[in-house]
Amino acid sequence: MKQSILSLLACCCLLSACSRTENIEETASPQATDSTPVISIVDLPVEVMAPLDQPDFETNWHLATTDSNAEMNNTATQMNITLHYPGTQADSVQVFHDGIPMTSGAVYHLSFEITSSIQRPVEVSVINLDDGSVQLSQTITASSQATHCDLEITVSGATSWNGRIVFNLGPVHGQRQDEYHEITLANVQYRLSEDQSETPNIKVNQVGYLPQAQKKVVFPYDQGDYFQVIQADSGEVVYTAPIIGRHDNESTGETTYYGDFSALTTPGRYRIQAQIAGTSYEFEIREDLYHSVLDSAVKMLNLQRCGQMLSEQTAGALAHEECHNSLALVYGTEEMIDVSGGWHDAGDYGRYVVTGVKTVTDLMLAWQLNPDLFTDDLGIAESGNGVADILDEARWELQWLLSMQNSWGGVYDKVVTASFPGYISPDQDDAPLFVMQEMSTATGGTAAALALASVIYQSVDPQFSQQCLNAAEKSWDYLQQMTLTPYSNPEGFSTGHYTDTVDADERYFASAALYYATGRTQYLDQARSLFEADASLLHGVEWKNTGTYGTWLLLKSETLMQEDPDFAAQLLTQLIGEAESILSATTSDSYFVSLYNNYVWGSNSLIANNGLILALANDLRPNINYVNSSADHLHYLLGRNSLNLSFVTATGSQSPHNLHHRPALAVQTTLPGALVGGPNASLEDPITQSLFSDQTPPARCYIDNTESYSTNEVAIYWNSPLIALISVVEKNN
Ligand code: G3I
Ligand code: 9MR
Ligand code: ZN
Repeated sequence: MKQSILSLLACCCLLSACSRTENIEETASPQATDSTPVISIVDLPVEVMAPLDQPDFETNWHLATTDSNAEMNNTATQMNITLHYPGTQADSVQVFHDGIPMTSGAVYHLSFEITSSIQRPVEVSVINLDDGSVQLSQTITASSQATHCDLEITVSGATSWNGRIVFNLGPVHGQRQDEYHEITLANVQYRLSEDQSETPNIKVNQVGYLPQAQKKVVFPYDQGDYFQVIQADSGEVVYTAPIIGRHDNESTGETTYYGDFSALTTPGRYRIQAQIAGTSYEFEIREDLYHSVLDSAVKMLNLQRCGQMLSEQTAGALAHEECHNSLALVYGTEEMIDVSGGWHDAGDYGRYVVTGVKTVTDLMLAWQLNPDLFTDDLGIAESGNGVADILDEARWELQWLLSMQNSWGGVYDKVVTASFPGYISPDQDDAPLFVMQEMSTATGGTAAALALASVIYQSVDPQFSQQCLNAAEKSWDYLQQMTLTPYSNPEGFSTGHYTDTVDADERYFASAALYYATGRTQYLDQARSLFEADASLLHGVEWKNTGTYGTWLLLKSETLMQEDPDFAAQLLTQLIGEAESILSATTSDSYFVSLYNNYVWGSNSLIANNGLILALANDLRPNINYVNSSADHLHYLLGRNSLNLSFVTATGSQSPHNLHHRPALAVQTTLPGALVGGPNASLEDPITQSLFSDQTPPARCYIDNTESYSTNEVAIYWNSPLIALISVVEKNN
């Protein structure tokens, strides 16, 4: 018997980190004032405790005696238990506290200081009163010197609100303590382990929600029966609702729950708190909430400008002299041409036509769908010229696209250096520039973007509009004689390539945009015949798949309904079908986004793209489900995701800092307003390869690391659907 007690005691000290408090004055009661109860459940964030009936520590600790004789006299600072006769069992004398939260799987610490006038064992237990399960049972030794104990509890089984902390002061392990003695307990604390309470685990859009919008919060594990919205400053509870919707989420490997607080429409700064595990990051509810993210996302493109000096006033640390403005060799010829201008594609300095096409298209759609949103004061060179800065910015790239068109209408694929430079500023990169072969995809895409531009810039600059239309028609005409040879880098080239094996969608997009711009039947006929040939190729708003842009522009063409109502009906069915399949994918995801397990390079942009498609569908056939789901895609990008991260730099409480972005790397800063690529389960860089495996849930394969170019790079065509998405979310809510 003795031996087993001894080994238990040794074990207790090993496991529970009990230590003598040498200088009790420093840690225990005497220093506390009466107004600060030390015998309390403290250190739990106040907000965690709020939903529980806040215990009054002088009355919530109870003494229970059975065949024993003991009394308890508590002060505000400690519990004093006098034992006259301890009874026959460990639980003959019990000091306990009920109503202790126990989240399934969570780790808590129970710590306290104990003194006994005689040396004796004391049993400490934590019990789930709902099912009687014992979550902790440990024997410690109390003596006349204060002993500090810190016991760890990992909650097994179901979550409970009904936990009990109990000190058994009867004869532990049959050891009688008949002698009169006194026990004191001070500094009793029960709290979530640091790891779990430090970072908020409750997922919200870290920027917030528009007043009239649907508002959901995601809980990554069972955090109780209900949640509350509290005012960020005062902690005042303003809204309470149930936590619902248990869901086993494949893409993140979590079992999640969610709550809906759409009914809260009062502007303000808030947090969500759950009954158990803490609070969310702060977020806001108000009108015009996303304007500053929008501005910084447009400004990001400005900071990607190539061939132009960026002043310190505009670009701060990212200021640079003119870059990449030498003549470029048309590969395979001896011709040198001027293709300066445009935007650097991403974290590299390549300039690629197909991604430029997507980007300007998104900007023009964003403006067209909600023109009032866009201002002329972003602090770019053209600010204050009377034209919305988003159109000035798009024009910068459109002008470059015009320069990538050759004299017969073909459009080159890209302008690049042969290999990626080191982490140097753009103006330090003086390797020779090469313009690579003309492509049908680049030619079709450029014709489309320029045709759309001829409409958008009509009122801004009729001459430029006409120039765009002429160039678009020229490319279109030449496109009719082009065939597709998918791009691949020639020997000696290792810079980026956007290889596309289908050009039907770029042709379709071009014919649609030209019909939209001119109303000419010939373009409608071409679009229709591409649609009839294989409509399944005509989807998407990606650099590679541009079909949905085409379908939308056809449906927005004034003359379509008169000219071909049957085709109009087919087109609408196509677009609605795409929206419905996006919508249905969201039902299997805890974060209400639509990628299933398909988290590839640039997954964040696919999420933005899908949000945009839903909004385009809503524009033609209004549907509140499209509106809500479209916004859900934005909420994911701004923090309501498994990683609890706003994927847009310098936005929200937690966002990436260590971008794979050469201008930022060169001066060791972060580019603001940029959407990073996001989780990529294909593990296509050395960092993700070393950190993750095929066992990692796809939506968690992300790391904020400069070397993780497959998850933490930024790109113009990832920011542009974000811009368009914000535009439609602001419009529709
Ligand atoms: O689509 C397939 C999918 O069917 C398959 O299941 C999955 C499995 O790996 O792969 C998917 O393909 C991925 C593709 O992106 C999706 O678009 C490829 O793995 C992936 O390698 C490919 O990555 C591209 C990357 O360049 C590498 O070539 C990105 O899309 C593209 O955005 C990125 O673009 C780079 C430029 O080359 C250079 N400039 C920066 C830019 C951004 O990182
Ligand atoms: O830095 C490059 C990044 O911009 C591209 O998106 C990516 C894929 O093309 O490639 C990056 O360059 C890496 C290269 O592919 C492999 N060696 C390391 C380079 C990053 O420093
Ligand atoms: Zn440049």
